[in-house]
Amino acid sequence: MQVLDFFKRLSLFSLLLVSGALFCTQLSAQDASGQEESFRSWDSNTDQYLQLAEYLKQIPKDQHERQRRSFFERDLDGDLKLTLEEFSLPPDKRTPHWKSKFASCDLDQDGRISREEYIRPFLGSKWEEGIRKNAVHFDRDQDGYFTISE
Ligand SMILES: [Ca+2]
Ligand SMILES: [Ca+2]
Ligand SMILES: [Ca+2]
Repeated sequence: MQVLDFFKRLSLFSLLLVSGALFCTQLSAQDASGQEESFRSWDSNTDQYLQLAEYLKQIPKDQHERQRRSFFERDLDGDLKLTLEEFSLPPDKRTPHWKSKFASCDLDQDGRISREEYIRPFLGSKWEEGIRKNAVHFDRDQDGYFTISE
């Protein structure tokens, strides 16, 4: 009797597990197709890439600066545009290429990062002071800008 009980519980347990797993896969499938849908509708020139301009078009102006960063965070290969795959990356898989990190800081896109641009994401945070020191240190020729070579 006890053994039977045990098996009953076991099968109930595995049923729960299976249905849980099913539920999860359904959720993530839904998620992925939702992301694919936004990707397709955002890709206005239908070249299968999201360019920064296409990405920002979807987002209110006052959030552009933050969203710019989230765009470049997903750009793994540094070509400054997103494939569907890059677009769908979960936050913990986002390891941007150094070129994208650079582009993400270069707000006016002049190919160099001024000290202000460099410090800007950290303004008001506890890192601000350290970053300011870094900025002076990294700017080898002390002209107030970083270039890619620095
Ligand atoms: Ca496009
Ligand atoms: Ca890319
Ligand atoms: Ca700049």
